[in-house]
Amino acid sequence: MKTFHNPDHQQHAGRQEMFRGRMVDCHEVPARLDFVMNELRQRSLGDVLPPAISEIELDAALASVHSERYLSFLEGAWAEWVAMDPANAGRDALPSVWPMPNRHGFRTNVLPHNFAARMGAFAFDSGCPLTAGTWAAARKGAACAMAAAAEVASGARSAFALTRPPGHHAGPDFFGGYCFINNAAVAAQTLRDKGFERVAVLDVDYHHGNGTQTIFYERPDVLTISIHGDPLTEYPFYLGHADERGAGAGEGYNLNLPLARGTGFMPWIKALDQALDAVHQYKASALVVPMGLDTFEGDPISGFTLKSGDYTTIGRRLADADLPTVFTFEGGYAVAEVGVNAVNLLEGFARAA
Ligand code: SP5
Ligand code: ZN
Repeated sequence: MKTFHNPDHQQHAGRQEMFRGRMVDCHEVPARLDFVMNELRQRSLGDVLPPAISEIELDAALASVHSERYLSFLEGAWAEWVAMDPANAGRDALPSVWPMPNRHGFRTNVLPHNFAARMGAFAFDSGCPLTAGTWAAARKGAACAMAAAAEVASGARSAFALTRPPGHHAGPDFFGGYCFINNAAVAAQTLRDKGFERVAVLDVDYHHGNGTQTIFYERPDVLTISIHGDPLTEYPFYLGHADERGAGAGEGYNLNLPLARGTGFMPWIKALDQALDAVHQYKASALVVPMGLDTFEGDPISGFTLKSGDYTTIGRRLADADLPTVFTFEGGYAVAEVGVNAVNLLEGFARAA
């Protein structure tokens, strides 16, 4: 299996995130990716390459899953942040005011000129710092997702987009949950554009893939499925319930499988089988797996109890779907173990007959 690795990922390195009234060190750190790289190399799963995607192709793909106004916000965000106050160059940008657009009276059709205020129109949490290199890193990450999709479209059984920041919480016009550009959505859309009629996204990160769900919610050509901690108690809290089934032409094409905090491997793999049944019934022609490893028992911010060996089983089980498959790297914050867990899953998939 080829890996497309983001050479610019370390340009995104947030310092602190807001958590319950205080600033805590960021969980989503560059070292996460380094551990996966080291493990991939040691176990020689396949070539590790930078993505070869033109800027024009990349812009088109970004525009197919994110709004123009969101992309131009992201592109200019750091310069605007520093323009507010030169001292901001030494601080990460976090939002502090939100429009709550569902409430009568709050408008998002007219955006404030004040950058710190405008940030709130595009963010859904205060735990996702935007830094000097965020745009460059996120953009190159989307190129990795495209390259992985192109690899599968040209006949490979699977490919891996190894990038950070992660992507599955980023929606059409919002960021949050350490995510800015939705790499899995870029991969799914690229597969669609390259002729796969029905693409399934099966999100195995601990957290609900709210961004991906929102991007494809009204579309029947991409089935979105997520297995995650129940939003009644788990982040992102405001989406991910079982009764969210899609809308309009997309009705019936979203499946959420929330599980209680504390869930172990047996019930988790039962949910995976249910998800794979849905992929099969849908007659998907390709699969995208947003691969979070934060279901691990040692994860510092999550609540399932999977063990390292379980990831090999998950990889094998995903291979049973017998579909061309793109993996994107999402969460997983037990930094020292994230490489072993990720490569266990990929190797379980790759070595399955
Ligand atoms: C991609 C992904 O996995 N995003 C997850 C974002 C979760 N953000 C909220 C986490 C807050 C946890 N803070 C725990 C601090 C414990 N000292
Ligand atoms: Zn997660």
